[in-house]
Amino acid sequence: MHSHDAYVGIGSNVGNRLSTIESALVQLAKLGDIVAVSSVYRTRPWGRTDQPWFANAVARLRTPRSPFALFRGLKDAERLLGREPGERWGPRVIDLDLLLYDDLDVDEAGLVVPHARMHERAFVLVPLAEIDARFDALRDALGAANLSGVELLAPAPIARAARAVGESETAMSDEVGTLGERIRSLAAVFADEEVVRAKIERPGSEIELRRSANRQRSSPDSGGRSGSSEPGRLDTIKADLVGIFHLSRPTPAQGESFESDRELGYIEALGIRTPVHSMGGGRLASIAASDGEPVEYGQPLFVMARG
Ligand code: PH2
Ligand code: MG
Ligand code: MG
Repeated sequence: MHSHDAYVGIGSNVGNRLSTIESALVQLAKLGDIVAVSSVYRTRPWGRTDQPWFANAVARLRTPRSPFALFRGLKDAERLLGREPGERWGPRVIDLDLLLYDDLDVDEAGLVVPHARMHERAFVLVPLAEIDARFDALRDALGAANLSGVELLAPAPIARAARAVGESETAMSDEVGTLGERIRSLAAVFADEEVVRAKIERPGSEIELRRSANRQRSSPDSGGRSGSSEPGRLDTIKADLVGIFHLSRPTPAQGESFESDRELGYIEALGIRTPVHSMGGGRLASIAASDGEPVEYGQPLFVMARG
């Protein structure tokens, strides 16, 4: 019987935060039915401020597990996703916190529910209130200063279920939302990730988007005009350190194509320039940061269209 209602806080500030959150949802789906997932938010680090911004979300689970069995399941999932022991409030690949479990109030053997200090934390209350209006008032009570450290990063994620050879795929079994919302979340996954097939399955309905395997061929109705090739897979090249971003000279231009890898820009930090490469050939679809702009870890800098 899936008779308990649990809310799980998901956080990550090391590595590819969005794809880690998607993988975390795949693990959560093994612990119960995911009945709601918030959007993903980019949040100012709380507790220790000298670390990258987090990506945070909240999922609601219907689970047959007891609180302790669920708690153990969350710890196991963290380990499986690469969590290593680290400092309190320090950087982490993944953090899965049991926020609420029915109306249980417990403080025992390392498990504290409701989660300690969740009432003060915008990175918990903003996503939580998004999926449960009972928390609207608590969120609003945080005030503008706290809320300003929380920005929308991505729509409710689709869990990445499998990556076959030569094909990446996302799937999620029971995401709530209207059809339009679900299609929008799928489309968002396509824009940001190296995904060729994304699918949402629910009882009685299935939506699947596929990127065509060979985008080099011009489509039959394009009349074979040269230069009319469709865009291929999009790769977002992100900052992997904090610093001042600059475009390299000669300045790369939006729309320009390269046959092979080239340096597009660099990030300067503490007097050291770290180049940012195109990561191979392709067309520079967009330049997402401006010359001289301070950039954060994980901030998109360029989007390359491949193929
Ligand atoms: N988690 C922490 C410490 N600080 N800050 C943000 N913004 N988001 C988190 O998930 C978070 C944090 C410890 O678990
Ligand atoms: Mg935590
Ligand atoms: Mg934790």
